[in-house]
Amino acid sequence: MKQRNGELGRRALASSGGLVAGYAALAVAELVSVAVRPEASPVTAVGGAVIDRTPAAVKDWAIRQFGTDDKLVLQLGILGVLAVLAGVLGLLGLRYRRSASAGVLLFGVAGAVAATGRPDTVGAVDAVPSLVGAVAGAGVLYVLLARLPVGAGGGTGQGAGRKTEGSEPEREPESAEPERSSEPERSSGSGPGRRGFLMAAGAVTAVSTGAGLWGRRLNASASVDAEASRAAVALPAPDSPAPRLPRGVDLKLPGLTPYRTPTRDFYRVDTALTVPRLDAGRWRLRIHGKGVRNPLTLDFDALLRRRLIERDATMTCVSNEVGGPYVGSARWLGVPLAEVLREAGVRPPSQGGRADQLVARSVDGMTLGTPVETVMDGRDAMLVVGMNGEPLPFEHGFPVRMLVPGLYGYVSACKWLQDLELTTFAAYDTYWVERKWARKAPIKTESRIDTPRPFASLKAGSVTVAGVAWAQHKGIERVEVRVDDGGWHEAELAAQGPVDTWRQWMWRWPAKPGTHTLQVRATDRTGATQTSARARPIPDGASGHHSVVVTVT
Ligand SMILES: Nc1nc2c(c(=O)[nH]1)N[C@H]1C(S)=C(S)[C@@H](COP(=O)(O)O)O[C@H]1N2
Ligand SMILES: [Mo]
Repeated sequence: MKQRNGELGRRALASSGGLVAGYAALAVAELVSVAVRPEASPVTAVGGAVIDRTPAAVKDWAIRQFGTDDKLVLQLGILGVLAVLAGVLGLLGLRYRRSASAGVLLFGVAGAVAATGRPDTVGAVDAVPSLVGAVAGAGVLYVLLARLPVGAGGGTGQGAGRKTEGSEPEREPESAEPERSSEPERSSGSGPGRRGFLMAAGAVTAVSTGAGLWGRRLNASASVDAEASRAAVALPAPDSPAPRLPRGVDLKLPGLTPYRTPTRDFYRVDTALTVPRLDAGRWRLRIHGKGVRNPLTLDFDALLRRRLIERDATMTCVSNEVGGPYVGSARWLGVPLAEVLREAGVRPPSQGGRADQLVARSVDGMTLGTPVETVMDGRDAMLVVGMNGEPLPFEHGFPVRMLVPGLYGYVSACKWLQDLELTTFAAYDTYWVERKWARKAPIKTESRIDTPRPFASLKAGSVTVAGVAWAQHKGIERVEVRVDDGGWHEAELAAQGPVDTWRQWMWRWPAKPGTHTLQVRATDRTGATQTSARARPIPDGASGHHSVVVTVT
């Protein structure tokens, strides 16, 4: 029984040795990533690689399940898997010390492959943090395993019995022999062997924590420059201010989405595990490619010196389910993109231009493709520098992002923009297009019920049903509501603000007791009524009527 316990204790120690080794590897990698770049640290790199390879449907599901926490969940998941594997390696090390240590190196190789395979990789140096971390982890595991107290060598327990039958090809005599001859107390896992192991493991953990925290600090201080540069931005007044909003664009009803989304409530959708924090002073935008007679490189000050416009516009994510939250409206400040393109000598295809696709590239390797024709058709496509009166928040693309009213974000709204290339749709597929999303994706006319909430219990009588409807760059003409597949009732519309923004609506429902389904549909100013045909977000946006079930008593 004692020997049984001893064997269990050894296993627990060995697997904790694996954990400590894994922890040391990640900590060292974090520190080394300071010298390379934070994105090359293994968990970030592997997470990014997972995101790149996740089928759109799963990604969609993850966004739905976890919302903006999807990335935290992913990182915790990776850490969980690593912890299990590290523990298993430690156990394996009971018998095969060298192989277990070599196994740690394999993880390093996996991390290196992930880091150098990401779209934003800067090359082979991205492999360095993972590899150095793995070497450190392998060394730690090897040394710790050597300090394991010897198990019930020669004992009668089942595990121990097997062990003495000589299946320990890599067992080092130095580590095994002296301890094997030691007193039986050690095999119970409480003797000096155990203490020595725990002390070594504790020391490694302490040093790793120090290294990891130091690395974090240094990585964080790089972002201090970025914060300082953002704090120093003084946005000029727009040359063309936002048109005055008509009275009554916001009905200000309880439960109804406000006309302008406060920045802190604005949805965020991107693939960035660490939000890029750029220094505006070092930012450059290159404009080049097919049919660009005059390639340009602009810095941030050059951008601010240009003609600035301020516009209200509603952005929507193609991943938004019917009734979903990934839609928001803000007041954007920026440079008209068509003017910049014209200065670069670009002509739209309708005027003989050779490029029909404008590919925007971000610093994190994301690519988004927008029709050149749309960017230059007179709408307020912008290189955005300000959001709701402030420099862009880092999460929303500081220092510069793109915005093209009327198109879903993934084909227009590149954050952390650094490069604009004129090309063709035939020649180049962007990130999401490679993942089966549509090449072209104008926003579908949609409407949403904000209040009452699903499954609300209401009192019979007059109930205010209200929500928003959007058909960016077209405008909303009509919104209708119906109850339980009855006839459509015309809702009252808030004033239509600029045509690139959504429009609020409300309807007073004489509610009778029972369980009821409310449905909404919108008609845009081209006369098109939103389809009742249900479609998932992939490939070009969800469709169908939003409905809400409520109980009236
Ligand atoms: N660099 C980069 N830009 C990006 C994305 C991204 O993943 N990376 N996502 C796009 C998508 S799908 C949408 S809907 C919008 C969302 O912008 P927001 O996060 O500011 O709301 O950003 C777009 N720009
Ligand atoms: Mo999106």
